[in-house]
Amino acid sequence: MKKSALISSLVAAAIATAAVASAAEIKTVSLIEDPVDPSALAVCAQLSSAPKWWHGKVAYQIYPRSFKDSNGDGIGDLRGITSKLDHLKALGIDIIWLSPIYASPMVDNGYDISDYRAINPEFGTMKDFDEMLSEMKKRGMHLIMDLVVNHCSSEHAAFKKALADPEGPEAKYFYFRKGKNGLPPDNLRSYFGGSVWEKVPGHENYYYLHYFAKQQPDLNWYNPDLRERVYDMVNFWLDKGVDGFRIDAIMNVAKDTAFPGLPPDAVGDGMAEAKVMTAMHAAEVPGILKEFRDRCIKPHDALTVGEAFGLNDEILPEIYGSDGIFSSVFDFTVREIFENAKGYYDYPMGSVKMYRDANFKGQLDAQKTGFASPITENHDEPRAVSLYLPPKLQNAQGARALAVAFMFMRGLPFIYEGQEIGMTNTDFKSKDEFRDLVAAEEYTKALDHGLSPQEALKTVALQSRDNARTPMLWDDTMNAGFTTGTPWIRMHQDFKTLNVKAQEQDPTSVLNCYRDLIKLRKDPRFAEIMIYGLFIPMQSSDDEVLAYKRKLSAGEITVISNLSLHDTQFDLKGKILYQTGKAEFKDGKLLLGSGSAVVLKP
Ligand code: TEU
Ligand code: CA
Repeated sequence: MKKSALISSLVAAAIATAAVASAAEIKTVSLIEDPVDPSALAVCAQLSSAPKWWHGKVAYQIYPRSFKDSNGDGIGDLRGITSKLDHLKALGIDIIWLSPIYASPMVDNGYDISDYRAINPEFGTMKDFDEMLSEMKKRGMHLIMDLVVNHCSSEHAAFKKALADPEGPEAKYFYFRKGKNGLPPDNLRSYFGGSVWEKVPGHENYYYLHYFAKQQPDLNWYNPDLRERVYDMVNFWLDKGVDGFRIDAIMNVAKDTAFPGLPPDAVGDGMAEAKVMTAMHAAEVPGILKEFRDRCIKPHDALTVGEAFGLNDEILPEIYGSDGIFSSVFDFTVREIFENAKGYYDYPMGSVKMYRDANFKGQLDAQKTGFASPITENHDEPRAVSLYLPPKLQNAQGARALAVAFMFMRGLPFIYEGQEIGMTNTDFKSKDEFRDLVAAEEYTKALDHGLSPQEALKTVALQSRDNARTPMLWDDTMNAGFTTGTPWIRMHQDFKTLNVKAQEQDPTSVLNCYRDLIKLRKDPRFAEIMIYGLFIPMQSSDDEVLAYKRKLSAGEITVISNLSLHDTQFDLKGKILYQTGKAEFKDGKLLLGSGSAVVLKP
């Protein structure tokens, strides 16, 4: 063989090997549609025959402390929110859920309320509130408030009176009990650690009950006077024009008021989790809340979204079926995997498969019941991009592919502040940078478990609720345009590049992806399918491919998100309605790159 011929054959071989290599990188993935459960068909038909104003809408959660500061004190406030409503309007948001803004000592950032009819001065005044509400209405948006009535604050006037006289009338709004042989009435462990019972100062044989922090005494829903006060307060806000409520920790209102306690669990402190007791009494909650629904919610045609953990299949219809106690509940299927652990140090690693399988299960349960609310983030969780995606996709590309997977699920989707720009976890550098009371508790737990200070910091940084609570990133100026003062919690490390302003100018940004997806979700050609269509999982031969159909007699759409690190191909046909990343039909096959996603129609 001549030298030149040899070289050219070597070159040809090299090219051939390269071609084989790149072809080998494309993984063929099969997708098989699940069969349809007939009971889901009945629920879909029932819902579409009784449309509600929140069907077909998209919701957004604001964490007021961290959204936008208008007066330079470093704390987000109501006027700040009002100044940013156009951002939400442009995103396509119809319903805003506002985390608590009521008067509060802020032990748990407002989930400890001392006056339910007053605005916390750090957020502004009632005038600011009325102005914000009217600006929302002007834009055709609805407001739902946070209703925190499993507990209030230990600074609430009624609780202060109760503390002073544990036998008096105010004490009956709460749970005051005598101890047993120098021990608390039972052995339940609070959600935030330690006993659910706290000694009453000056009346040492008495304790009061708190399922959360000791500054959050539980309210006694079995007392009719308490219920009347709650209804009055709820109607006060509804009469003002508020459109409904997200209802905090509500399953905890049902209790065995004999406080028998539970057999100790594996933690080894002789206690058992309060939430186990709550789950045991879940079936009683609809009975307790029926009057509230009939006297406050129904007459106002208001929307309620229950924060309901620990539900079993049998009670789902009573919780949010057609005559259920709530309009909707958040789908916490994936969250519950984490919280079934001893503490942050024991939490499993998040993964695409975990996210996918849990959401499929949640969606399937929901469509046999009613209209649930899918979420991927909220103020109690780390950022989804950091939690579920492989490290190489913890960026804008991964955020977009996750957005596609999320935005077409069935129900009322809630987007959490910052999710729409693909915020990731914040790079907390020391334990002093955390602000959440839970972070301190979990740090200690991790140390007690034998972790080194560095390891403890790492687990808390990965799981902390503070990841969701660092300020919204508006632009690349000082403190990302959140405040001209000193922010109450540290800023996210990437705000110079990761911010609303930069993303507005980039048509392929995460923000524009969310805008496009919401537009598509509301497109009149598909709206019917998006609202009432069945959710049909597609079983994938790859654990990091998330695919499903939404189907109705009127038509269907297919959603495929490749959250794996390899390129994929699928043996299927269709037309691309939306794509992010690399997606094309070639030789009758769909090619979908790593971190890419599509929405197809037949
Ligand atoms: O959370 C209720 C709840 O069950 C918590 O255990 C939640 O799982 C916790 O945040 C995990 O660390 C609600 C609110 O969403 C939360 O912000 C409040 O702290 C809590 O109620 C008490 O009001
Ligand atoms: Ca402020």
